[in-house]
Amino acid sequence: MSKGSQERTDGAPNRSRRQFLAAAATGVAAAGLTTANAQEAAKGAKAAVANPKNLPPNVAGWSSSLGDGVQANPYGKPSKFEKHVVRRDVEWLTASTESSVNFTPLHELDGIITPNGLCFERHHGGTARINPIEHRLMINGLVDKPLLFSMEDLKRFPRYNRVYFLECAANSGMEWRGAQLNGCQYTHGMVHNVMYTGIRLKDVLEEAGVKPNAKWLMLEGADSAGMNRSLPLDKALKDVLLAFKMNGESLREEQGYPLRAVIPGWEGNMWVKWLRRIEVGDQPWHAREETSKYTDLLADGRSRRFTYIMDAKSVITGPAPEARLPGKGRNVLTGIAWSGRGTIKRVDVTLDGGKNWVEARIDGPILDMSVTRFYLDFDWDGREMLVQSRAHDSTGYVQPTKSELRAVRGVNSIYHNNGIQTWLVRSTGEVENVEIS
Ligand SMILES: Nc1nc2c(c(=O)[nH]1)N[C@H]1C(S)=C(S)[C@@H](COP(=O)(O)O)O[C@H]1N2
Ligand SMILES: [Mo]
Repeated sequence: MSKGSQERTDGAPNRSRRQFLAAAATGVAAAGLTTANAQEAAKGAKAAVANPKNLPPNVAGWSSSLGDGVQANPYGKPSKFEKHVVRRDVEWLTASTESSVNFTPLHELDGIITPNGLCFERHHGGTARINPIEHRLMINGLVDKPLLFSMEDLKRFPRYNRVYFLECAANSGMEWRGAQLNGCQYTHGMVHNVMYTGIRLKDVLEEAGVKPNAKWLMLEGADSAGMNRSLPLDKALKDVLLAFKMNGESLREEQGYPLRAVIPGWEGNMWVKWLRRIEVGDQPWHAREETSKYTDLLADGRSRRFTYIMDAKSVITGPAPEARLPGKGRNVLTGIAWSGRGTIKRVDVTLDGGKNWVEARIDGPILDMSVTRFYLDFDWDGREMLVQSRAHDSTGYVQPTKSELRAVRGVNSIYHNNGIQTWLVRSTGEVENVEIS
């Protein structure tokens, strides 16, 4: 879909981010923003009228003539009826598309794996298009022998397959001061969950021989931003991967082709894409992304720094503002939960704004530092509902309410907002982003 033809957030270009924050601060509880998705859903509702000629007892058009042959689609694509299922951005959020973000359409997905074409993108200098034959990874600094690897060299190390979530620390960042963006794609879509194939950073470092006084690494990207972050050596030796495949195929260019760092459970910013250099040192580098950015400004003016781990979080992806309830009777509520500290042990769901909680049914793999899928199969009498989900992880940590979080962190930060999300489900089945605590 071309940029020009894409429907934009309604009215958004006329309203600045500051105006939105002001609206939120004056106590407007429900988000005032209609999303492109909501508009398209309305259009879709019209287009979704079935042609009786294709319904039983008639023989449908697609059954009465031959289908396409093999190779009609050498690289498979989704059905044309799924073309609304795309990553979307919020135009007014950033000044340029090269230093920006788009969001995973969580409300359209199920299971735990994010399809490669739908993984949100976040980058600071645009997507680098790299010829893998010309890509090199350099290891230098406090090592016995500095090394330069080609992609071919790297693929000779033993390989590992691991499913991990990646969440940008700024996910839900616009919601710190109140409900703002009316769609779970926008409030929670800076997360994806992928099976990576890669090699252990530990094995690569062993090859170079790390000096005894080494404590930190600096990971650097080959994009125009040359984005870099300091990584404690302990973490690198524990579970960090250098990945070249996602969900079985080569990394997408947007996700760092041909090589990216995988830093399980830690904020997305650490997962350097287009990885070209690892310097070994004895202290952190204090790079831009760990000083002016990706630090959490507290109410008293101090900043929390090196807040690596993504705490347990969950969100209901249906019903959601882009996924209304179809009607009374049998319904399926679903969502995802994840924790950077371990596995998801339990997810609670409330339909009445936290008065009563029930345990959701988890289905699918429950993996360490991966997205976990939950369901609540319920009967709806058409009454208005305030739905929320609350994740518990294997360390005993329980996802906090937004007010609990604000009491500790204030509202200055845009990072690490893992508070409980509330959706208001109206008796019409329409859903809105609201806040009740
Ligand atoms: N080289 C490089 N790596 C990068 C970035 C970047 O701009 N350049 N952005 C970081 C940020 S802030 C995040 S949240 C993740 C996003 O990964 P994704 O694009 O696969 O979703 O990549 C990280 N790695
Ligand atoms: Mo990020």
